[in-house]
Amino acid sequence: MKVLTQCKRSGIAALLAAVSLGGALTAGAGSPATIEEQLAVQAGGERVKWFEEARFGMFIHFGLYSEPGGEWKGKRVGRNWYAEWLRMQAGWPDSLGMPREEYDTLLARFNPDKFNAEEWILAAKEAGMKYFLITAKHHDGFALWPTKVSAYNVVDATPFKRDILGELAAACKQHGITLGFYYSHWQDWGHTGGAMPPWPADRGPFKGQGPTAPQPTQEEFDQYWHNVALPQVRELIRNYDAKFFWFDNWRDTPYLNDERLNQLITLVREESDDTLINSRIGTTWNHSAQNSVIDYISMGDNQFPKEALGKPWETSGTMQRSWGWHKLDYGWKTTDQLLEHLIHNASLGGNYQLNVGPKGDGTFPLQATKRLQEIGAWMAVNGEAIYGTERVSFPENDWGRMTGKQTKDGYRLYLHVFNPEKKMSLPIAGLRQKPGKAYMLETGEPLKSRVKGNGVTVDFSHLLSDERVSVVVLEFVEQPELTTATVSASKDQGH
Ligand code: JFZ
Repeated sequence: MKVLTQCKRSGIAALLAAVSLGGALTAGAGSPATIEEQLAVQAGGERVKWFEEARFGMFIHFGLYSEPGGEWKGKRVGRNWYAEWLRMQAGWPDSLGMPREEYDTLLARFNPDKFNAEEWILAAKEAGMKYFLITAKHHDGFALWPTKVSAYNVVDATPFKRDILGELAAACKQHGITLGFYYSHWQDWGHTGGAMPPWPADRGPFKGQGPTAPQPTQEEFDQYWHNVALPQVRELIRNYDAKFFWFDNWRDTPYLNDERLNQLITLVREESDDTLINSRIGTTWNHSAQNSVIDYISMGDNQFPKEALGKPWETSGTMQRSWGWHKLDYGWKTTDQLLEHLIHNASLGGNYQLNVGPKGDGTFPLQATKRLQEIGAWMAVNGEAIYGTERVSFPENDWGRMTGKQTKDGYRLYLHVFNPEKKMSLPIAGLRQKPGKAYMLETGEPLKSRVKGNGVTVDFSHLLSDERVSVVVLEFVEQPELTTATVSASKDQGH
């Protein structure tokens, strides 16, 4: 392993040297010709396996903004519902948020004395989540760990003085949860040279509205990049053994050019053989080049694709509208909606990263805890139909979604029935082979199935009516052959 790492380092260093000298790369036959190709060799593969099998993770937005919870001077924070944008959105569009000194009055108020790392990690685990992701540093620049880079962090600048990431890393290790970090590498409003909001926006609902945010020069950004961003990413890997990063960029910016993105990727690869990088690291590469150097794709916020993607992928989604705790945001999704998102993504081979915005005292909002517990109860019974499953190439069925899995006894198809009724039939478009066995996952209760029309139909007559999403298992000796014929669902009218 050590030797491999060494080779890898010198290989990338040599390539970078060649690139920076502007020299054409004279790669030998069969060796990658461009830096993108060189980096791509190391993307994906083995190290992303756990991620694909996990399917379900927790996202946490926690920081100085958690304390005021979306309200400033008695008013709801403007622009959109994102409470973590407090500094730039309070008073918007009349002002560009608030001055740094005003925001920093939150440092003295940040004292989440009920924070208990083990409680957070156990809440994730009991919800059926396999990994955990937290805002090590959001756009405001405030760090949840004692970074050596600047004093703008929880230990050096707040009365709390505890290493939040360190405590979480220990709890993750103890309870077998994989740890990763959100890191705002592009915007940083708390360090000189970091990028400011790309405002006024040139598209979207706020197009042209509000004040202009003053941006750093390239030289200033370079200082931030080399003195803050890169060293902090290194710290997160070395100190907390980050197993994946969720970098956050969503539009073209002159600050994240190829050279800088290559530096960041190279740093992560040099520091660790098994740390994943997401696609939001940058948007300047063309899509396929970018996909080749990263490990997994991040969808836009709360975006659920209709088709599978060509790489491991995830959707990060909120329970409220806001990511950070927002006490005026009552737009809570129901447990059923959250479960359906998880199942929808699993049916297309993707993950779901469900966000919680803890309150300023370090506890989860009751609404979040309730949803996590309800999802956990479902997962405890039906997790088999989620973890380690694969996408099933069926057309969508209008009764729900399907996942599949090769087990040691044969192949299992799982039918996730979204709105179960006491008596209904489930046509499975494109499946012509009758399963050896059909039964409810929860109870093992057998169900009848038959080949009908151009697909198999399962009679769903003894359903437990209190389940949110009922899972039916179909067992086959081998993975059944599927055609893409569409069959429209029919519900029996006899009840
Ligand atoms: C970003 C952050 O600005 C936000 O505060 C939160 O952390 C979220 C998870 O990520 O917001 C985004 C990022 C990407 C898009 C929209 C909002 N996008 O791709 O449309």
